Amino acid sequence: MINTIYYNIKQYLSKIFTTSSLLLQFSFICIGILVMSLLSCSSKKEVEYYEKNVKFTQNLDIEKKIDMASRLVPTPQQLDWQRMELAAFLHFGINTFTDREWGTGTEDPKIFDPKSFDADQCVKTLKDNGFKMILLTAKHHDGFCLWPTKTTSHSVASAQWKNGKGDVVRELKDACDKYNIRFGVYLSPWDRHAKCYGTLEYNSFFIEQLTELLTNYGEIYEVWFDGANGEGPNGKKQQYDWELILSTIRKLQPKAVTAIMGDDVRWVGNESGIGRETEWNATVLTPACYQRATIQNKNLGVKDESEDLGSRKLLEHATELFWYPSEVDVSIRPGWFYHKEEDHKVKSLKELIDIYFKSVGYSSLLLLNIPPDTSGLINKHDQDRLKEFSEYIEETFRNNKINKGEQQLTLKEGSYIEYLLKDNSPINTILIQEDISKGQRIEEFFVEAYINKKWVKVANGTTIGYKRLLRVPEFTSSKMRLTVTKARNTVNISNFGAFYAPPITTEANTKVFNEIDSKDWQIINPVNVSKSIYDGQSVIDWKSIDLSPLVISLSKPTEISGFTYTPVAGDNKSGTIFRYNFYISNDGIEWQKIIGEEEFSNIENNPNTQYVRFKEKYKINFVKLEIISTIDNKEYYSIGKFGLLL
Ligand code: FUL
Repeated sequence: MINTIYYNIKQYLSKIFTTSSLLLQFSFICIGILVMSLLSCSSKKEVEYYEKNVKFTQNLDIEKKIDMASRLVPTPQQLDWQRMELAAFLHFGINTFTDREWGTGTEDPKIFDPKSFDADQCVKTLKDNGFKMILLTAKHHDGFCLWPTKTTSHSVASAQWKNGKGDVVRELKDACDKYNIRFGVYLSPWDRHAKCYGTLEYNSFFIEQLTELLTNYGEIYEVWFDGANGEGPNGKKQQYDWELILSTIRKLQPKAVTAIMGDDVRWVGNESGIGRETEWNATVLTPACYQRATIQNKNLGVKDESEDLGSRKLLEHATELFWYPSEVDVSIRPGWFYHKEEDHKVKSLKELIDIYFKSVGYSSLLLLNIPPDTSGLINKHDQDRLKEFSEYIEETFRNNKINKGEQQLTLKEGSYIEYLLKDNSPINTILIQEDISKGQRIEEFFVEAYINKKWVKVANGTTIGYKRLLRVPEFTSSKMRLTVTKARNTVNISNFGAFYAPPITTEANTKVFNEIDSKDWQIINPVNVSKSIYDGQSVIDWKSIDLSPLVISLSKPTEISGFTYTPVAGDNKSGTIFRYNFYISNDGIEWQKIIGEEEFSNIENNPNTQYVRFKEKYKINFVKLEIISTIDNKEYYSIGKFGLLL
């Protein structure tokens, strides 16, 4: 190309000067060299990007770091993953049949019997409602495998279902292929069944399970490893071999993204469906699967849950950055697995839409859990809600009122882009997207609308990233503009939109936590218990002074079928009860233990109301909750709400 240009210039000049003296020849060559060097200089100026990871040399100044951070980009897989926006989690397994959240690993595999399991129904329902991927819990912490693995008999091969001839992974994968939707697997490293858990042998056992899943089922799009690392049957914890695990995935499914304990996708840090308003996909958080993670994250004082993972302040001390986008995993129900009890506690449309705005709208992927029920279908309650949800999203975002909102535009810090609107209809939702294939750059922005012949600020914010959705008070206008007030480099806008989201009339589900009038019962131990924990008052934050049990006396013999426990509201969950015993009594002297050594599984990550149903109803005068341990092993416990169920 450069040669062609030089040749053309020479041709052109020789047309002007017909004499070809030596001097002239010489000057042509000089001009040619000049043009060539100018061209090669400008090609050197081409932007250099760093894919997935960038390391800083020592003593690099902050401006240089910021510039490099702005040129950190996702891998093609990470970019494709982010563009899905919506994926479905399927928690399905032995817990579906025991009504638990964490199985013990001692379950009889025979009980797995989803008589009407219909992979087509599950996949089609999700596909029809806008989900782009299905992620199945191929093995949860109980160790029960949903495919006929050679590694253990604790699998569908020993189940009642299809006389042990079934394979949930195969059926779901086939249905995903049929409906053209991606498929991923959750494989719990923590295994409460495997005898070898806690020994070196377990690492090979785990690799074998992973290998089966990654070789026998065609393309696997995402591999999800939970961070939970509890004790196995022998009371020991496992040292996982992450290097081997990740290299196995790279070898067998090089296109798969690895999530949570993987290094492509980061856990958002909670299970309630809330992303960060300021969300940096280019983060200082070192993925936990790397050996250097512990020390680096400790030095920077960051963890999955940290509010700030990418500010300039953090970059000052960071030694490297990762493109590590966040995935918001949350269940459509209070629990991850199906529980009949929760059929009427499916999140309301309002709750789901809030989650959507705080996940997809905060530049994250929403991984919404919809657990198949005991018959093996997406339950009618969830189906109905999903339909409402997808119709609402479709209706809201169908019509972008901005004229040519989808064009690619660049913008410098301190400048703005003006957009014309197609009509004068009301707006209450704004959408902004950066072209993240060129990095994430906006740090602060505001949006104005031309209202009554004046520019009025209607929204402002910090980061944009892949997508930012903003809910604003309703207005009408003929033009709007986006101003970037702070940026890490020239900004690349790929989309700007203005929409109208219809009001949602249904309210959030009110959760019943107590079915016996609080006038009819009284807490007699500890003596200082706040009444608000059982009469539904909103001031909820009671903490005991020691581990002495919670004892309740009823004013008359009452038939009860269970109890509820809700951790305290707010961020400080210290003292949340984890393991407990539960007793009943007629006189408060002689006690019968009806639940022994039980746990509120996963309460630390998912601090929802726990509903505990007894195997039978008991007519009693007293109940007692004995605390064995709390999530943080404290000598006190805390209660947000406590209730009795009829
Ligand atoms: C957690 C697990 O312990 C839960 O049971 C659930 O699978 C959730 C998605 O991850 O950490």
